[in-house]
Amino acid sequence: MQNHKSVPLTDFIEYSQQDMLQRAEDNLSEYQRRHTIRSFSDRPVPKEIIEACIKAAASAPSGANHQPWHFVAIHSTDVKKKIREAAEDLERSFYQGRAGDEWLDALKPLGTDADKPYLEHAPWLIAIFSQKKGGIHSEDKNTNYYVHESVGIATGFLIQALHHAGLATLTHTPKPMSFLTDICGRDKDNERPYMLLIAGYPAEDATVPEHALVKKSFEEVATFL
Ligand code: IYR
Repeated sequence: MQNHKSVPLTDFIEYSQQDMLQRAEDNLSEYQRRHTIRSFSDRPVPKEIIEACIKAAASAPSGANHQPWHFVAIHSTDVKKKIREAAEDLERSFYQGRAGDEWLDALKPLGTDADKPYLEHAPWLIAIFSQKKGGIHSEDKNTNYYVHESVGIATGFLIQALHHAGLATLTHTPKPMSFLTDICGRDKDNERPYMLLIAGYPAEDATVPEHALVKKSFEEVATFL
């Protein structure tokens, strides 16, 4: 390896193989209890919880460690209202035909439609932005690498961190998402909205579509060589 500064790995924890299996299986059960929901309570969620989850997301690996992401955590009623109005406008045209028949057919088992009340009522929306240029320091203007992969991993971390903390989430990707850039006041030349996450407590009557519970068998999703 080329000459570079490094420090000893001191925070790796080694477990017995029995404990590893137990931990892996406990973690699996926790992941399997995560469900995307579309009906949120307006019960408040402290900012500190969201902050810790975003820090977990921002610890994700990224191309050249450039951390090409920015998270906008939205609690403001006014901002949430603006986002709901803009997203519902787009979703109305999407569901009225822009999506095309094949896409609309694929969504039928989920029961989704253009109404997104949770964008206003859930305590937190987190808009995730990806950055084309950057670097290890925010002010850098270098090329970022594997931006989509990096932000995808960070988003996965965020979803899991929120679930682990005890919150329910919904990944929302209205198309196009450029309205988020304006509403969140982000730099439209360098940043692209990647996803909007809704986070909060589920409503009392929250449901999970049966369709979402059908998971491919292990043999279908994995191969050991
Ligand atoms: N953005 C729309 C449509 C939608 C698209 C996919 I792919 C989904 O998995 C779910 C919904 C909406 O949120 O209703």
